Amino acid sequence: MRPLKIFLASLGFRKSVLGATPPLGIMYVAAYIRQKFNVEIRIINQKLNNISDDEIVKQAEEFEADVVGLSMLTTNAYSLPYITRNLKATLPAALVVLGGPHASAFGKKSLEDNLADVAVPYEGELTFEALINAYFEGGDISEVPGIFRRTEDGIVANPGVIPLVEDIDTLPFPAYDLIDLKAYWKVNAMTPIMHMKYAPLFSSRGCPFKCIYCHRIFGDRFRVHSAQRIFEEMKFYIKRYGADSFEIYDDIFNHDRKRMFEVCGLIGKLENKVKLFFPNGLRMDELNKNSIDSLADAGMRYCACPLESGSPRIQKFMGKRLDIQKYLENVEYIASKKIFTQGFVMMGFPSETEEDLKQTMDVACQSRLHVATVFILTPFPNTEVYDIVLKRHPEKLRNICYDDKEYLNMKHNFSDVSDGMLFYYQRKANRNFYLNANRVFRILRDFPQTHRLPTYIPEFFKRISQGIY
Ligand code: B12
Ligand code: SF4
Repeated sequence: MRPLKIFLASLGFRKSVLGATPPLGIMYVAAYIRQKFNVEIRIINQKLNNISDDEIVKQAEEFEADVVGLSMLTTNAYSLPYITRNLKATLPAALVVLGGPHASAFGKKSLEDNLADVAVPYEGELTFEALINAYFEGGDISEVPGIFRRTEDGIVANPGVIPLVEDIDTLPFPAYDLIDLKAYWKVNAMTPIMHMKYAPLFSSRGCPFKCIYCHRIFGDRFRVHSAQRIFEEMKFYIKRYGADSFEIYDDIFNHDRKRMFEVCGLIGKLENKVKLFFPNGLRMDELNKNSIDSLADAGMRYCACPLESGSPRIQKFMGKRLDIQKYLENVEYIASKKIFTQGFVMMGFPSETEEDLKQTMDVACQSRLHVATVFILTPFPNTEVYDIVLKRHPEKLRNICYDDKEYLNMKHNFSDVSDGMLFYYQRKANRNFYLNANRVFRILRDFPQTHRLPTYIPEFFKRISQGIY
């Protein structure tokens, strides 16, 4: 019998300094599904070569897909109406499924402006399996828990919750054979570094913290790949592709400190040294000097250090509850090892006052961070902060356009200060932060690709003029 043909595409264009990273979500789903069914799978990442929407549809048609799975961030969902309309025209019998962060954030609404058949929110492996079973193996799609689907009577939410994989070590390695890993080495990774021989890792799922701006795609329970599994995965990429670097995208890689020490210890056993990059951040107040030493010895070169707010009151309000003193101490210690540190800062929370903004600016500027990005809060549906804003300023949410945006360029204001003041502090924080001779010296000394720094000059001017134009 002909295998079932599954076409998986990650959508969105690469426009700014942001890179293109291997589409781990659909690679995990593909690797899992091909263990369960007789399938042929093709994976496309639009960001890699910025191929057109028409090209995506054409490739799905040429492949004669029975199922088209589309994965996207909310910022990349704008092409869904066009792509799904054309898919339905060229492949009328194919099942079109949405998944990934956008389906998780928008849920039922993710099906509203397009012609996809089903949306799978949150973790995808088990639900995609259940969906294929139901649709192609004689089951009942209305019994697949937690999905949204289009029916003749409108969009329906199936009862039940999306099942999570209990032991994530049972999942196979992401389907690397279905992408051209080395093609990603020619563009920026998530870390703004090019020509890095890297493989991405996502070694834990779920998060026990309760930040009000986060829609935890992988649920509340922290589940990890064992240190041994991570080590095996690393060895595989080193041997098979010649990788010498790893980008770790975990939300809180260091939450399980014992595992973190084990991983670092195993890395020490590798024949050749590797470099580690944490562009999605480590939880700074869960580190100490020992753990930082261990990460540094294992090869950490770049580390994002999420601060979000320097105001203890806003820390409490946003549910992150970061210990700011520990944050500053640990950033200082990491930076003293010449490991490049990038701060993430957020301004514009509901109830945020001038005093809070000032505290945030002061903490960022007094820190030893090399660089910092000051974002304006952008509420996503399915988060607590979205519901808060919906109560306080419903009119402001009506105007939000997520299309093709970066948080950095958002111009909304959900705080208690005027627009002028919010953007003034965003600008001022950038200026005070960067117009510092010592910081500039450390950037030049520690950035892993100094020769590429001039390419960031336009970005710098954009930041220090934020909100003026
Ligand atoms: C790598 C990464 C990037 C990469 C590219 C990601 C991509 N796919 O295009 C880059 C650096 C470009 C990037 C940019 C941004 N990112 Co980003 N990024 C990540 C990060 C750190 C890791 C993604 C990853 O590999 N996850 C691991 C895989 C296994 O998870 P997954 O993709 O979600 O897949 C699972 C499920 O979602 C589902 N699934 C996924 N696809 C499909 C498809 C089908 C058919 C099915 C059934 C299931 C399914 O199954 C998978 C396995 O269980 C995540 C954080 C996170 N925890 O995921 C943020 C995250 C995806 N980013 C986010 C954001 C907000 C951004 C920015 C807007 C930030 C900014 N700078 O302003 C920009 C986007 C700018 C733009 N205009 O494009 C948000 C997305 C929120 C949303 N609703 O879209 C996340 C979730 C972070 C967060 N917690 O808020 N990002
Ligand atoms: S720590 Fe990160 S993943 Fe966890 S709730 Fe907060 S933002 Fe979300």
